[in-house]
Amino acid sequence: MVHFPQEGLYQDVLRLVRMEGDIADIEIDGEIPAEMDGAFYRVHPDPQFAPRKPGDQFFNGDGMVTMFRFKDGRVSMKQRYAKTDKWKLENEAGRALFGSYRNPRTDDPSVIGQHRGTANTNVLVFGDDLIAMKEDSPCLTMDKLTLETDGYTDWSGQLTLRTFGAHPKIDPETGNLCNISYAADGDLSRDATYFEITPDGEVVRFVRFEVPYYTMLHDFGIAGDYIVIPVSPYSSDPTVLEQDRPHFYYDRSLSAWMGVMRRDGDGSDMRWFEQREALCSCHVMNAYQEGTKVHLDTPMSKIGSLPFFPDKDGAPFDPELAMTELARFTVDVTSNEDKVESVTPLGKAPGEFPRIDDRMAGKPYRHGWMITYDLAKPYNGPPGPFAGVINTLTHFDVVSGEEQSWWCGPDGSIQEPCFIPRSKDAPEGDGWLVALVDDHVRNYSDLCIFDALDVANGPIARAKLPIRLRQGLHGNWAAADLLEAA
Ligand code: V55
Ligand code: FE
Repeated sequence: MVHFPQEGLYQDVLRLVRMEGDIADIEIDGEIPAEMDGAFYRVHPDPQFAPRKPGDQFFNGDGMVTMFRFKDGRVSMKQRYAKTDKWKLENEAGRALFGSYRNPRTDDPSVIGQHRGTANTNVLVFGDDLIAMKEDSPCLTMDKLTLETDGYTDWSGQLTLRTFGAHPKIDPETGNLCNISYAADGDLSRDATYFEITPDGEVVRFVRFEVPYYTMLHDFGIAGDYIVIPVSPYSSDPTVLEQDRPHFYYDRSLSAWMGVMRRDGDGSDMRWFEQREALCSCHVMNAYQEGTKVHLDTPMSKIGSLPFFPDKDGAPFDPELAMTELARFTVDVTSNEDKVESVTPLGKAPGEFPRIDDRMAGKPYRHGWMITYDLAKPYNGPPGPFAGVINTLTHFDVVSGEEQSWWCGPDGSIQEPCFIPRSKDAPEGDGWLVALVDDHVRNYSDLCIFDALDVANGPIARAKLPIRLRQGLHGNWAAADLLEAA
């Protein structure tokens, strides 16, 4: 018998799906471009079992992976759980064994020491596999065609860390997967790492560094010769875990920091640039190097943007201060001052889930997309998990400053988009965008396809799912050649 607590986390927009399955040749409105050949993978949190106690976090749900395969103007869907060690142990037991988000003290004694990961944050085809990631655990590999789970990998013994970041970047020059990990030597630790893995699975770079304080090191950027890491004042301490409060709190007494380090160094050159006025940035749109300067583009808010992680001192969540707007952080690596040189607005529409044409990762670029909040528009549905209803898709030309948007209508919201290049060597931004649009009134989702540089025109096609998918996190496109068996 499955009884979830009567909580907002499982109602309405967040009603669980918990369904594995396949749909061939999904019904389509409009025309899917025949040149779209590949697969869009994405993941959402979807707990297999009711939590051990009420008050669980959205971020703690088991990863449910969806693959949309595009070919010959058709699209099919396959959905499977990421069968993590946690998922398997709980499936065997028929109930939840792991407790609160990022708090092993709340687990059943039978699972102490096991990886607690849910693989619910990001999915990406890399090398021969689909990798599914959660930042508190190693990297999970799945079959990229069947979505059957293989298990956690340590990259043939080369990466024995207990953690693997969920926002890796693929270096467009080398094809290497560039990634960070944090709390690498245990919960609440300041130890972090940077590493690069070749498409053949060889770890070619691995360095350690320390962050200014224990924090949620959720995303980072590659920027030419450098990596750049935004640190926002989300932190935690042992008392929080002892008292089983939400793992992260937002501490306004802490500064924000930007860490910059050479990619080819040994980690000892890591420099931290302070931003005194506390800010919050979870996701990176892109970063790049301009001589001795490093720029980082990110949606940023004045306080913590995640409503389910409380203010340390108990200040109530203020959705207005939590609104995220696109900004550019700049530092100069030759500066004698350990301060962020400038923080300048880069966009008008508030929003989150920034994306680019990933072939531009770490390079000067022009086109970015985010899902944004048009607060002036009506909304007929129930509230969602974030600071507001993300009802609009916006294209940002970060060179000209122009923006264009498409509103999804009053009945729903939009999930993170993903850019698909028209061909391998198409110019930056030339291609399509896919994004799930969830109708919370009628309770279904459409996978919408847009002309990436003309989103204001609305979807050129919709693949009409018979169900509504749950609010997801991140996903990526894999072109057909990446799907061929190795
Ligand atoms: C984030 C998401 C997570 C997580 C930690 O957006 C940070 C940030 C989906 O899980 O565990
Ligand atoms: Fe994320």
